[in-house]
Amino acid sequence: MHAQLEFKRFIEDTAKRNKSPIVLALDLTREDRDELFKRTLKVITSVSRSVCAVKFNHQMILPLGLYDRVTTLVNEVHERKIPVIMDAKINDIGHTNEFIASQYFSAGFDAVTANPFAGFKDGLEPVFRMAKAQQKGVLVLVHMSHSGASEGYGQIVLDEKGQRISQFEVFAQKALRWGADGAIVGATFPETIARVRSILGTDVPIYSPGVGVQGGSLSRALAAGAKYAIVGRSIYESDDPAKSAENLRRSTVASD
Ligand code: 3DU
Repeated sequence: MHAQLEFKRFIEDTAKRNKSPIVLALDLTREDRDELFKRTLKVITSVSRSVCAVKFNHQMILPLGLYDRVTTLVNEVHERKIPVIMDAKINDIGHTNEFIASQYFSAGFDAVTANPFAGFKDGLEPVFRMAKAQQKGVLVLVHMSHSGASEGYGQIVLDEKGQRISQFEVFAQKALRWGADGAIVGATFPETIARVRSILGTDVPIYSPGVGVQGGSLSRALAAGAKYAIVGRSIYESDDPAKSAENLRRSTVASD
């Protein structure tokens, strides 16, 4: 299967094959766990041809269990030759970060997200080391999408030379230095995407959540420099998820 393929190549190949920059975020809410599993599987099955990756977060791990039904869902996505990202936002000391990442990788996830506020030494460094050794990916939060995100990611700090700089600019520089496989910047902050893109160049792709329900525009995010857009509710909460995903995908290609 895809096991030997490095994450960054895996998602690039899938994006080319499906002609889609859309990463499907699965954060469904159902009180009944059987119903949650069935509905999530149905969304995966119906939209898989319109997306380049699928993303889970704790919302799904908590009710369905990592080595239980989440692994079944991960395998379903992999059968369609699509990579799976765990939006773990890893943010602790190195010892626990390493074990957390190892569990997600063992369960089949191809990449994890991490919070650069944790820092590198004794923080995210073990996660990067393990990911590189296993051909997995690490995506770093550079600026989140919700309005309160600017309180932390947008605050002004002093860089190593004592110059005033935005926190997200520092994180973009770190994403580059640490060899991140992606940088996450909210679609609700298109000017920030453009600034981050100017720091990162083309080596570290930008993933942009916040399209649709959160108010961000897919076309503006891509025009500003995002390579991938993370979309959840606008797809899985619509009356026809397959159609919504396909319409979003089509809107991103000049001719199809
Ligand atoms: O708003 P939506 O339903 O399209 O979901 C967005 C997804 O992206 C959701 O899974 C959330 O956890 C994730 N995300 C953000 O919304 C903002 C970030 O900065 C990072 C991840």
